Formats: sequence, structure tokens, C-alpha cells
Amino acid sequence: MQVEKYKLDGFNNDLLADHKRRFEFVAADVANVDDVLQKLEAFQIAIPSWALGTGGTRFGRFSGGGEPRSLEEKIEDVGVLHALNKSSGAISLHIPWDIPQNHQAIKTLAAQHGLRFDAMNSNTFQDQAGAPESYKFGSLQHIDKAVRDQAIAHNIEVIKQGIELGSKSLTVWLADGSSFPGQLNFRGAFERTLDSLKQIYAALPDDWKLYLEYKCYEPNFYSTTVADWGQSLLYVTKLGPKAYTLVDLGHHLPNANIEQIVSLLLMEGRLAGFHFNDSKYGDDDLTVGSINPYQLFLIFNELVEGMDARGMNHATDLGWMIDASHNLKDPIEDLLQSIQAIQIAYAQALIVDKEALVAAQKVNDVALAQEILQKAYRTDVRALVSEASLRAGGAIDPIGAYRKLQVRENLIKERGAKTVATGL
Ligand code: AOS
Ligand code: ZN
Ligand code: ZN
Repeated sequence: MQVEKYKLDGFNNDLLADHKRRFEFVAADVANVDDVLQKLEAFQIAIPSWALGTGGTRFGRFSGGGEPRSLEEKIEDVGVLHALNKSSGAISLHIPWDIPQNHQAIKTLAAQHGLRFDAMNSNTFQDQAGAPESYKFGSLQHIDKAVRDQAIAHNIEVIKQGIELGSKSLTVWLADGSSFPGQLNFRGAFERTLDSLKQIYAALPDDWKLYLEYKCYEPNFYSTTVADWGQSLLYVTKLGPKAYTLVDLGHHLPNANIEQIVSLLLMEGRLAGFHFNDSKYGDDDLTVGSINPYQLFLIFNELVEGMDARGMNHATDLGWMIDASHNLKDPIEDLLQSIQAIQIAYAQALIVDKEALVAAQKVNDVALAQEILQKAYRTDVRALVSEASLRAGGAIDPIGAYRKLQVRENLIKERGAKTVATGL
């Protein structure tokens, strides 16, 4: 399945007059409009290979039609996303779910769709067929050295897979922890995990980064061995300059001030990047921006301010990824919505009047500071996002185009109505 350019152009032409009117209206009020458009065009968000099929809950899984049955088909789906919005130019693989049979062929296929390989993800939270050791009681923290060694070797294997594909980072998310008081010694678990991570770190090429993701609970419900940003920061500081803390938005206790965490990790030069999603209760992995878009904007406000203060390149200096699961919606539509939500928050952060904000902060004008942020947040920037997509060769309205071009119907024709995506 390919999105044909002439069909996309036809779709855009029908919307063009309306779009131009909306764009000019918002552009008239934005002083730095060219800069905003250029930054939006450069901004790419990696798609996780595991989000291309319907997920599920422990109560059931209801697969949709035309889901990708192989790594090749997952790449094809990300190709569809990227053709529609020109902002999904990368895929993040999970090993062993996505082991390529032929690295060169996979690289060529990805390149044909304009995609690169983002962070590689290791998996020591499930037992793999034929593996001698079990991760039931943890992996890098395990009391038994044989289990730790198996988990370390797996991570090193994932790095090797990534080198072949041109990836530059390894994301480690650990399910390790305990579900009952007394089950483990916290200090012992930390020390063993650190020792295991050091061995993985030692296998990282010089131009690679290790992203250490934290999560407050689940699957363990009493303690998690990398539970929060402080613990992740402790590990990565001890590991060395190639280790960074990854923020998954759904991995915090309720009401955590994520934007403040982001600001301080950036300040310390230890922010790896993101797993974007949204949540109401826990690690819900809902569509980005579907529950709390103001928080997303506040995070981007800190990112833009903090990255500019450090002279960082917004598009390339952090890892931008989505981590989502879809139980009800078409996964591709859900991802298009997520990306649009990220672009909207980013565009709003780019139009914040920073000088005025700094001036208001200097004189403790609290009301004005709030007004300045909310003015940006309440600006309807959707036409700016559409314009950036159009200029890059994508759709004015990616979901509208996806439906009009009948992409899902075509995928079902090609792959069948009853397919189950490989992976989780
Ligand atoms: C788990 O909760 C983490 O968010 C992981 O980043 C990710 O969801 C997992 O590696 C994919 O199953
Ligand atoms: Zn995650
Ligand atoms: Zn998660």
C-alpha cells in the first residue's frame, strides 16, 4: 500500500482555498511564522513498531483488519503515516518482536519510505521461547547471576541489531521490581541493576546513547527498580555521559508536575527524550493530547525554553517517540491524531512571547505570566501545522486524506480482515 502523490494532491486541492483563509488568519498574529513553519517541518516523531496494531487490555484484545503481519508491513504502515503528515520519518523497533531477517533489505525498504531507525528497544519483561532463564523475578536486578547475564547479553544483541540498521540509541525499560514488601532488598536490587547496566553501557558504540525509562508501577505493584526520574537520574549519572533519562508521560504518579521534571533533566543535560502518550489514571497509553493537552503544551514550553537556553537543535538533539496502545481506534488514525497533538503543542510553545514572559517573571506579575502562556495555548494553530505538512509534501488534513484515500480498506484487501499484528 502506497499513498499516491497525485491522489494526495487532489485531496489537498479541494481543501486549499479554505486552508489558505485559515492560515492567513492565524499567520497575521504570529511574528515568527516562517521560523515556526520551518521548525514544524523539521520535527519528526518516531513511531513504535508495536503501536501499528490494536493493543488490548488483560480483559481482551479485539484486532482490527489489515494489521501488519511482519516487520516489512510495519515499515509500510509508518510509510503511510509519513506520506500523509511528513512528520513520522522514523520507526522504533522492539527486539525480539522485530528481528530483521535481512538487515540490508530492511534498511532499503525503510529508505524507500523516507524512514530511519530510531531507538532500539530491548525486551527482558517476557520470557522468550527456548531461553534457559526466566524473568519472572526480574532481569537486570535478578538475584541469580545467570538470569542477569542472559538479560545483559540480550541488550548487547539489541545494540548489534541496531548498529546494522543505523540506529543510534538503546531504550531500556525494565519491569523489574517487587510486588510485596520483603520480597527484595532495595539496595541490593539497585546495585545489581547498576552493575548489569554498566555491562550494557560498556558495549555501546561511542556515538550511541542509552535511554533509561522509569515507571512508577506495573507490572510490579510494590516497588519498581527504576521507579521515577530521580532513580533513573541516579543510574544514568553513575553510568556516564552516554546515558540519559527517558520520560514516558504515562509513567508518573497522578498529578506529577512532568514539565518541571523535564526542565530539570534538561538543565542537567540528562533528558533522553520522550515516549509520548496521554493518561487519565496510570500507564493508559492513550492518544497524545486526548486527556490533558494543556500539560502537553506546558511540557513543550519547557522544552523550547530549555533547549534554546542550551543551544540545542529541537529536531535532532532529543529522542521523540510515541508509546501508545489502541484498543478501539484504527491504529493509524490514532497515531495521526497523536502526531497532530504533538505538533499543536510544539507550535503553541514556539509562539509564546518569551521576552514578555521573562519580564513578567522579573516583577512577579503572576497574572500576566499566566496570560502570556494561555494566549499561546488558546491560539488555534492547526492551520500552521497543516501549512507545514503541505509545504513538506504531506496532507492538509492527514486523517481526512487517510479516509478519503481509503487506506484501511486497501490494507484489508491486501492483508485480510483478520490479521493480528506481530508483537505484544
Ligand atoms: C512500558 O510500560 C513502557 O512504556 C515501554 O516503553 C513500552 O511500552 C514497552 O517497551 C513496549 O511494550
Ligand atoms: Zn514507554
Ligand atoms: Zn508504559
